[in-house]
Amino acid sequence: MNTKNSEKLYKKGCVHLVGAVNSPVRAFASVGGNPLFIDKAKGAYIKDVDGNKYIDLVLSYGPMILGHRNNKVEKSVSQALKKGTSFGASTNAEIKLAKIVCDAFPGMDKVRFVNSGTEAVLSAIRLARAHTGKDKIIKFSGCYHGHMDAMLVAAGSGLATLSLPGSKGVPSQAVENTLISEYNNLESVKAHFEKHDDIAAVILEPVTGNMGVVQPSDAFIKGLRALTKEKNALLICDEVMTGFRSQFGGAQELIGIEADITCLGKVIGGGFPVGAYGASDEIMNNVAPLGGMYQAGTLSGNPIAMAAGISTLTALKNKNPYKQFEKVAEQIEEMLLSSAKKHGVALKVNRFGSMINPFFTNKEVTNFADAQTSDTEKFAQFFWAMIKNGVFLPPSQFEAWFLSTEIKERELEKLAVAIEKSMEMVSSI
Ligand code: HOZ
Repeated sequence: MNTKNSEKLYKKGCVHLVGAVNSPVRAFASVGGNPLFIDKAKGAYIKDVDGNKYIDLVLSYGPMILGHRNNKVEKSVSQALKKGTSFGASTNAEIKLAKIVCDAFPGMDKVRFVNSGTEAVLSAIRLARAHTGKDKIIKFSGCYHGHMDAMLVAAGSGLATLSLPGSKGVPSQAVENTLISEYNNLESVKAHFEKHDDIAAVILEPVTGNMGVVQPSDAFIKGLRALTKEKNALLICDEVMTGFRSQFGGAQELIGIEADITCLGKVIGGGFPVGAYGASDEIMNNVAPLGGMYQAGTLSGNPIAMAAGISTLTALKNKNPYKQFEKVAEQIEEMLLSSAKKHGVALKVNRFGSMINPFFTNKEVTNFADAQTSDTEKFAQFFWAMIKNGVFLPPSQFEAWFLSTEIKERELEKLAVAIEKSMEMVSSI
């Protein structure tokens, strides 16, 4: 496989960019080798600067649910571009996207658009504190909620990929109000509530993607909802990955709970930088200019990003691809498991809607500790074998694979071949 141009760009990129990347997981640090540089993408496929073409299961870590350069999204973006790219004033597009988002989540009356998932979460946490007058936040190990100081403890995603317990540069005061519980372990949450009476909120990925895909048990998630209500703490669902991806109404719709505050991102921007947090009128009226909780952004509600979001969500509403995603994910699970069995590779596969990933372990994966039993060296071998066989995966055991509506019969056939060859390679090591 020729990667000469990527290698050249990597060397060049290292001069003025940190590790030649703008987000650490892109550096391929946990799978070895140098990152691939991308030239372009269309539909289900992405092409690197050496002309190698891959089925894309990274999809920009989730946003590109309709595949790359969807015609309708392209058209609405180019129409918006002709009107101007940023105004620092309100537009009708923001109102339209806000209505689509609020209609999808029962109990969400208002939404505030920001520029990333990180911003959505940091604002949601400030809002929970403003609304309850309390300070502490419970988060779960292995859940990742962006790179704000208070959430960079026991986090999944890039930190897990690089085996970092937290981040340097985060003052201890910034995390002293962050309490850690274990995912799928309600008792570990109850223990905090027994000890502290100033817990403002519990935040979680209702289905995780940042320690790989892990689903909550019914007892855990329903228990968490009841417990937070009983203790007058807010439940924040970080649906940056799952919102409009698992189901139009997010993971909450599928698992049957309603958060007090929902954080969104990725899909709602249709490939542009958009995040959002939303809640009932009662909670959102704390936010300036209606209330005293301050949060602002020059490019928030950017008209181009709003146009991409509106056309992406409208297409999803019309297509309703969620049952089809389920079928495709089931087929991929079957490919992985049967191939692993054939080659004697220990493997568990977790999936939820259009998110799926294998763990190279014998253990059922229900929390971060289970996820960490996965053999990351095997994952690295598998990753490179898949690349050589034309499939672009997240370069980390702890990131979910994402599906787009462009994965059709032809792509499934190619995936079956790539998985079989890659698993055979892993077994021979
Ligand atoms: N939340 C994204 C996936 N875990 C981040 C992607 C990245 O780290 O670049």
